[in-house]
Amino acid sequence: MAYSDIETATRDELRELQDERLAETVEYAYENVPFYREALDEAGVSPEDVESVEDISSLPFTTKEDFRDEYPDGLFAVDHEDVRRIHASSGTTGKPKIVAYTEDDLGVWKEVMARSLYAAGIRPGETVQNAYGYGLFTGGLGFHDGIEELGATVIPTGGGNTARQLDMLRDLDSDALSCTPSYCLYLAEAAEDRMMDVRDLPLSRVIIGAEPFTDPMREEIERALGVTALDVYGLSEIIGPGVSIECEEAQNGLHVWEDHFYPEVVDPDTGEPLPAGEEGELVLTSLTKDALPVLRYRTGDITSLNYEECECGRTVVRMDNVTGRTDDLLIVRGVNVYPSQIEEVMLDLGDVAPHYRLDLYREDNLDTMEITVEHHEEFKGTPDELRDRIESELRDVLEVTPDDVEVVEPGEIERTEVGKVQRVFDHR
Ligand code: DLL
Repeated sequence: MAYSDIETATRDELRELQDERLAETVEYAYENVPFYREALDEAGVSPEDVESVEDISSLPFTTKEDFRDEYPDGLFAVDHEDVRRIHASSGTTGKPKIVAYTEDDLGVWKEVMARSLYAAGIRPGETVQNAYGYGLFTGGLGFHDGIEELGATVIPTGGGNTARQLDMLRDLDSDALSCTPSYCLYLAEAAEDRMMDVRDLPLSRVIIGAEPFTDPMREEIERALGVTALDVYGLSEIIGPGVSIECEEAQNGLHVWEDHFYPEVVDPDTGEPLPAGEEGELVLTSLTKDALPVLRYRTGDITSLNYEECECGRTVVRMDNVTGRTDDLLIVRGVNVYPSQIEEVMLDLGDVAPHYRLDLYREDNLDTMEITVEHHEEFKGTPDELRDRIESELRDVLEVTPDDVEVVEPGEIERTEVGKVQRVFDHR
């Protein structure tokens, strides 16, 4: 059973809707956003040329730089008086990306968030503690509105304030918790410090996203909290959280709400579309956005698409969990490696805790990488022995030789209580 009929429509029905909405979106963007009019003219595409999603590859891409160049509101398609809400992305460098919503956009967002929560197994009448940050970040308010729309109870704890967060979890019997994966781990540790066992609480699910995490990290969260962890994905430029989510039945790929967001995967170097199943960069086109229509946005997130019907009965396409971004790729002395690959290899050893940092330097034109990682509480061996195992595993599996691996005590690596975790520190 799904929240809305479109989730189980036939592929043909869905396609027809997408064709119609894409043509409307292109025309709307052309008419209302000078940036798109120029970009389409330059690409030699007139809105009448776009009749179906088959034509999408003729459209130019929109990039993060375009958002920055058009800061703050150059990409808006409506007048300011029609904007009901502004959010901004949590960029670490440069200007933030400002995004806008009309009343209708907020309606779509609530709907896709309610669908997402339902797919994750949350039902009207249940209670969700929402520990995503409130404010310009889309996580807090995006979840908040969706939880209410579904008819569930929201406890708006927001990010941080961990002691109170744990009290609320204990006293208000939440069925689900929404927060970043790194904060989930932090809460688990903080609970342990207070001799509180979260596994004894009614909490049965956590909805984690906004940051990448690997399978061993998810297993650690599920074990520590005694929950099922479901991956939710989204980005401000497209709407916020609620672009896609895993279903509780299969927990295998994230269902993309493709009646609102059209996904493609392209080769990150050439921009050429890739066939289903192949890994590349996710590109998204909004199909119903009013305030900020976006054509072929280069998300930078790496994934692949799977069009097979899911065991839950949903027919919408699934995307693979995003474990890396094109701009996370590290090249360490010629070997290409993503931080998530390093994480997975280390955590698979079992004795390593999911807390680590990678420091990159350049010395005499050579890239060097230092890894600092905590061992597990229960680890009985010596740090030297664990270090040797990590080094040899990284060499065997990834052909990467870090310049230094330091194994430290549990708790030594700084935790992230608010916002997104940072694990890679590039000093180059
Ligand atoms: O992080 C929206 C969000 C809030 C998603 C809460 C899920 C839950 P931004 O701050 O604009 O928006 O950051 C978007 O975060 O392009 C990805 O690189 C990353 N990201 C988001 N969700 C996931 C995920 C929100 N489930 C950027 N797995 C995206 C991996 C994710 N990375």
